[in-house]
Amino acid sequence: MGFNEMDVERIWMDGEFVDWDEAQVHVLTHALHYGTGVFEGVRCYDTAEGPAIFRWEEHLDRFYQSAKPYDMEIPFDAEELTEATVELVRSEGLDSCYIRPVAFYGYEMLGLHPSDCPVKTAIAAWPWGTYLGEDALENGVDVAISSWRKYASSQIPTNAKTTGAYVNSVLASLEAKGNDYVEAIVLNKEGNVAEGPGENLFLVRDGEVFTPGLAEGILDGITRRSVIRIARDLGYTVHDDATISRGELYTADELFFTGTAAEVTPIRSVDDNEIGAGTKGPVTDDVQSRFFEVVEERPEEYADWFTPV
Ligand code: PPE
Repeated sequence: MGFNEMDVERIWMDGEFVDWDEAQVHVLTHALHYGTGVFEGVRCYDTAEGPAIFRWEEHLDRFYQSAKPYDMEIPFDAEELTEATVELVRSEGLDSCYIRPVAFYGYEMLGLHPSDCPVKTAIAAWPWGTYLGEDALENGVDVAISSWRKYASSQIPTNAKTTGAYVNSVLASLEAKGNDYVEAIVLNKEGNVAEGPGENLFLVRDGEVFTPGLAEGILDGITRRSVIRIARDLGYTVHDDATISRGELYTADELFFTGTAAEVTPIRSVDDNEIGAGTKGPVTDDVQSRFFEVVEERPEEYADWFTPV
């Protein structure tokens, strides 16, 4: 489904709501040439008590943090961006949707140093269903190890969600899909498991849960944090600082991806090797069910994860 079929009328841009088709930039925008933008991906869920944005504060926090290494001052504070987002989701009549805040160096002068460029800020929202295909959540996805490595944090900060850095993810995704896999797994510079192009990765072995630590060059995913908490609350031992070798993927009992777009998606094979029984494993099922229960029902113990619209 393309944007033009999605029936959303406006985008918030630099302090005002503009028509979807008018939300445009100049071709000499700094970020278009050098990738100097930062962004977020957030979901709003249609919960039992009405639409609510999932972990909005954490996403906003990461948004501002991402801007820091680029000396980018986002010219709106948290309250202004929250108000704009809530107003956007509400006025467009969206119940569950995906929200994409982006800030970037705009149009003034080219040349690497962005000093004279204005910082532009926009927030768009649209309905976005299952990220990795219709039956991915139920039956899992077939993935392949990418021949592209994840960039190291000494090259580009991996804890910042920088637009330009996503060419790494795009290459991995093109390769995987070109070879008829649904998604890639990207190894880091050392050859250990980092993450998916747009997802964090979890492994289950002997009933315990493992996920690569932040030093492995991953994005500090907010769904990752949520799933760590949920799994622990369910009673699982979670190792959130793991180093996972490529070989361990093939022999894992279960593997799954987490991400705002991907939610909790089982992985059923890696490089054509079946993982576990080649279906959604029991721990994945348990964590995934609880995740969807939490975002649908907003239970008391997770109340602070939601910003009502
Ligand atoms: N790693 C990467 C590289 C990544 O892009 C994402 C999110 C994650 C991990 C998971 O982070 P979090 O969403 O905070 O749990 N990827 C976003 C972009 C997807 C896209 O195709 O665009 C997302 O899921 O919104």
